[in-house]
Amino acid sequence: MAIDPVMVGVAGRVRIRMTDLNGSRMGFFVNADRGTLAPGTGSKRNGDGLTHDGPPSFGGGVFELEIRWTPQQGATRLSVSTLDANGDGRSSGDLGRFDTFDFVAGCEGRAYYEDLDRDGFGGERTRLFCEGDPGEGYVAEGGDCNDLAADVHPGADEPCNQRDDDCNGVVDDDARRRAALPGRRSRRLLLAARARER
Ligand SMILES: [Ca+2]
Ligand SMILES: [Ca+2]
Ligand SMILES: [Ca+2]
Ligand SMILES: [Ca+2]
Repeated sequence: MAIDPVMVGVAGRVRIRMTDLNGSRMGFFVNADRGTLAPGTGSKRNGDGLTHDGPPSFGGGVFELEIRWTPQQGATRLSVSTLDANGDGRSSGDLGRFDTFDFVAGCEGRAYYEDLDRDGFGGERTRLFCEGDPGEGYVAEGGDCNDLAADVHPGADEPCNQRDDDCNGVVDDDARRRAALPGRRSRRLLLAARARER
């Protein structure tokens, strides 16, 4: 994807280039969660997004789409759905794809982690927001090795449950250490008892 400098309130061009296409026909739908999109060559408005204006043909496995986008202050996600079709009038052999592109306008961008279980630590997925202003459900800290369990995150308690609760890559590490302590203590007591016997 190529894009003009992103400036709040100023219309710029966004060029989306799709490669490795196998079909002979291309369908697409583009929308943005904020700002204004305007159709370029070969596209038209459809609801809150843009779609192809007639079935566009292309060659060499590459298709280029140019649209115009007027950003608003803050973070925007541009979503692009495409259908790589072989044009036989049936859906078999057609390939659908979906991709997103994130931008910020009028601020410094920073990647924040998606935090599905809301334990304050994000998983693998990130999204670009303005520095200091992450969207709902996004946090600055990553490292959550299970983003569907709120009691599993870096720094969490590590009970002996055959699970890596504190996300340090070791299962039950702390629990194992704690389990080992009474053993050492009882051996010391045993030695002391033997010493008394003598
Ligand atoms: Ca989390
Ligand atoms: Ca978690
Ligand atoms: Ca652990
Ligand atoms: Ca554990």
